[in-house]
Amino acid sequence: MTRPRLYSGMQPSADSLQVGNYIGALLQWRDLQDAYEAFFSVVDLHALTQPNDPAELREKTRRTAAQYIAAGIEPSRSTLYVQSHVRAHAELAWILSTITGFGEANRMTQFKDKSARYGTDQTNVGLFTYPVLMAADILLYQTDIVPVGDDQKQHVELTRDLAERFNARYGAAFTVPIPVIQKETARIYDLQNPTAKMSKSAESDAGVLWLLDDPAVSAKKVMRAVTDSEGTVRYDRESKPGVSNLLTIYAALTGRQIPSIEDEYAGRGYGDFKKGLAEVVVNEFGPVRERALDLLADPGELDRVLASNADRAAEVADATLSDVYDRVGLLRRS
Ligand code: AQP
Repeated sequence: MTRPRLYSGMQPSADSLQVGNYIGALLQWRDLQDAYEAFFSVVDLHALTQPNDPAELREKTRRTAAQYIAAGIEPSRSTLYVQSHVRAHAELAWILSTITGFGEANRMTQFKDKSARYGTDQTNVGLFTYPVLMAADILLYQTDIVPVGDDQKQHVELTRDLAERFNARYGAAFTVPIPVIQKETARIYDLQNPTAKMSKSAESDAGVLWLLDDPAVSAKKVMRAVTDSEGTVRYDRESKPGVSNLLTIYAALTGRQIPSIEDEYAGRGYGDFKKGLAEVVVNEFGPVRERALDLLADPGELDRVLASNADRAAEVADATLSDVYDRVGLLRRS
């Protein structure tokens, strides 16, 4: 039976993933990998849009892949590979850039946000064409669904527009993908600044729970998380963003409903609640961290797994690219 296809990826932009990546992406990927034929990529070409030390980028790429596997993405069930190992990504991005309007690309709000944040000196053309590369990532695999955060929705809309435009102009080369937007309850905020999303590139480390941190350090961060003066463990995103965020993390990691956690801690202070959450965090990430570190202790084996998965990905991607080359009229090499 053929399963619908799914594509998703993360940037190797830090030594460790953070809890938001785990809850917002990895947990969902893990649950989807049976129902879908899934392609999960470590998008290292995308990471080049920011300054990188070459040796560090290589290391972050391995580490990101190891954390995918440690979190339950199985390279025998899903295709888990490094984007730059499949050359078709960069090649299709070029073709797609030739059917992307400049004004269309210029409307992408993430580019506007990031270029404003980085300043003119750090803003490169790669950052501007980032959504076109993302469209290539998705379209190469004839993807049916793309699970993404709300912030990526506009990029998937562009992907759909490009697929439809190409298909109308050259014939049906691409499946038009559907974005599956993560629930708001899957969005995790910074522990020290609970109105800002938890992010790998956060300015301060204190509000970020890293998957590969020593569990004792993560427990301390939970104990120091910003709350409020009310003293009641109650979900209210507007007036209690700190406690609500902790409840979201608690619920996501235990599979429990928020009201049942509120009931458990009714009449007890934030100290107890935080202790409970710290335990949950340590129990969840302790084993993930150990598995990831085990995988990283044998980089040769990890690289072999990534290479064989890249071969599998390239088979699909090369077939799409070859069809696209024919359709646009590139003369084939004899
Ligand atoms: N705080 C979050 N809550 C829920 N989901 C999150 N994701 C990221 N942060 C949260 C999801 O994780 C995946 C990571 O995608 P990415 O690495 O391409 O970049 P990102 O979304 O920009 O993630 P970061 O951690 O904030 O990285 P940097 O700092 O490098 O930009 C996506 O599925 C995202 O929705």
